[in-house]
Formats: sequence, C-alpha cells, structure tokens
Amino acid sequence: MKKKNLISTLQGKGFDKIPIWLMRQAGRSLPEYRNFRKNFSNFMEMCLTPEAICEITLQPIRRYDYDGAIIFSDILVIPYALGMSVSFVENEGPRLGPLNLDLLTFENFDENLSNILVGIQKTKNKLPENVTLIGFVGAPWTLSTYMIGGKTKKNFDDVIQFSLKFPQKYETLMEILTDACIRFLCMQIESGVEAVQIFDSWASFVPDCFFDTWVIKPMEKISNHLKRKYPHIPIICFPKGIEAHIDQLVTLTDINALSFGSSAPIKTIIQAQKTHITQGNLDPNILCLGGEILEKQVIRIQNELLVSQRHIFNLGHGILPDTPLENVDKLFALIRS
Ligand code: 1CP
Repeated sequence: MKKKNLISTLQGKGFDKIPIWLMRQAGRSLPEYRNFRKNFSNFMEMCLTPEAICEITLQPIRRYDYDGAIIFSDILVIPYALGMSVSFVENEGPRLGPLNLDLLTFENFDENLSNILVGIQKTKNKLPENVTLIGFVGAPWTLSTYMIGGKTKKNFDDVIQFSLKFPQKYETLMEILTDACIRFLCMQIESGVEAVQIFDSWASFVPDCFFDTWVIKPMEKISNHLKRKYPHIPIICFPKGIEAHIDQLVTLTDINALSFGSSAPIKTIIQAQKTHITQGNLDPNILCLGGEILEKQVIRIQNELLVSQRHIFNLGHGILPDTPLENVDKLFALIRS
C-alpha cells in the first residue's frame, strides 16, 4: 500500500487508489468553514492566524478521504507581504492598492508571512500521514491583475494597457513577483509542504504576443529555481485555459504536473500525460448540479484519463461555494467504489 498516494502519482509511480483533492476545498463550501469564519471580521487576519490556517486546512480532510490538503491561505498574501494594502469586502472580494512600485519591498516579507509558516507546521503535525500537504502561490501575471486592477475584474484591459504604457514598470513588477513567488514557495517547503501548486488562474487572458514573457518565463524561472533546490518536491502548474501553449510550457519549464481547466479537450490532456502528470478537470458546475451528469463525467475521466495512472482527480477550477455536500459525498462514492 502506498503511504502517499498523491506524491507517488506526482512522481510518476502510479497509485493504489485514485488520487483526489479539489481546488478551493478548504473554505468556501463547507458549513464548518462558514461557522468558523464568523470568528473573524477580517479575512486577511484569518489568513495570518496559525490556528485558523490549521483548522480550515483540516476541515475537508476530516470529512472526506482526500489525498491532498491545500494549505488555507490566499494568493494575495504576496502583495500584502510586499507592503501593499490588501483587504476583502464581504460578498464582493479583494480590494488592493493603490500600487506604488517604489513602495514594494522585501524588507518585512519573511516576517509578514511568518504566521503562515507556523500554520503550515501546525497542520503538518496534525495531518494524517497518508495525506499530502500542498503549498501554493499565485503566478506573477495573475497576481499583477489584482495589484494593478485593485479588485476582481471581468476583463484585464487595464492591466494589459498598463503594461503597454509602462513596459519598464510592468517588467519590474513581474520581476518582483517572480522573486516573491520563489521566496515564499521556498519558505513553505522549508516549513513542511510536500508539493506546490502555482495558480495562473487568468493566464488565458494574456495576449499571445506577451505569452512568453508574462506566463512562460516567470514559470520557467520559478520552477528551475525550485527544482535545483528541492528536486524531490513536485510542482503542479495551473495555467487555466492555455491549451494552445502547453508544448512551450512543458518543454521550457521544470514543472511535474499540469492542472487543466474544464475547457481543455481530453485529447490534449492525454497528450500531456506522455511527459507530465495531469490533474483536473471536472467542471465545478457539474459537481454543483450533481445527478446523472456527474456520474457520467466522473466515469469518463476514470476511463479516459485515470487508466494511465498519471492523472489526479480534481476540478477544472475551484469548488463553487453553493455546491451541495451530498454531491461531494456522491463524488467520493463514485471515485472510491
Ligand atoms: O469570505 C470568505 O470566506 C473569503 C473567500 C476566500 C477563501 C476561502 C478567499 C477570498 N480566498 C480563500 C482561500 C483560498 N484562495 C485558497 C485556500 C485553499 C483552498 O481551499 O484551495 C486558495 C488556494 C485561494 C487561491 C486564490 N485566491 C486564487 C487562485 C485560485 C482560483 O480559484 O482561481 C485566486 C484568484 C484568489 C483571489 C481571491 N481570494 C478571495 C477572493 C474572493 C478572490 C477573488 C477571486 C476572483 O477574482 O474571482
């Protein structure tokens, strides 16, 4: 019996039982999370409280037979650690800024994130041995969209125009963010995470002519650095919606696994399995709806993607907050049957 099903799969050694975890499994859809959340008026404060990090990370693990536990935090702790103002407005989302490049600094970076590291250590001590602890960051492009736009956007015109008007400034920002990602991932690994995921959730919005510099290059730099320093730590990359660029990503970077969004064609995922471990890509709406379509699509992923033993079951994006728990129960019944 493999002690760490998820790690074994990420290392290309296959699995005894289907490896599964769900993006955004900690927080969001669990009633125990919503209850716990009431203890904090400030979301950022919760993200920086070690006991809260540990509790929320463990909540989905207590309920379900997940193979991975993603540490409870947020991608926006990086801009915060660099000295930017970050807050969350109830039912609306993040508010950042204003961005002043001259004020971004690494001076208090480690100290600003130190509570998250304590949270990681606490979680590691309490996590069942067979569950893999996953650390994460947001990729530079995705982080830059929040830092320039100041909040969640439907499109990224302002970010793209900023980069066109102030190419030097945008390049400096991307360099700072790439270094920050490397530094924070190293800190998380030193504190006990056993695999890392890099979320480039808005990668599909990058214009083709900038794809190389804004998506591939930062990922190349981050993954090269991590692989040199921690060759045993698997790196999962989630560049959502960029199937057209997969070849570039797999040849130029040192990532081990690719997480696919729900729009990725099955044949693209199968192709990627030749060199990489794959992850995904059930549409979160299908899990939210449940019923026959859920059953059908889970079986399809089993038959087409999991037979290679080079796939990790996951969603194509984060679990939707209103997903009924009975549908997650059903998913586990299907996966574990
Ligand atoms: O009120 C609340 O409870 C806040 C909701 C919430 C939660 C539970 C936010 C605000 N962030 C989180 C936790 C979180 N965020 C995790 C924890 C571990 C997990 O369960 O996976 C992770 C990995 C993230 C990552 C994250 N934050 C991403 C990348 C992944 C993705 O879903 O694309 C992004 C884009 C964010 C930004 C963010 N954080 C929160 C909000 C509302 C947003 C904006 C999302 C958007 O712009 O659409």
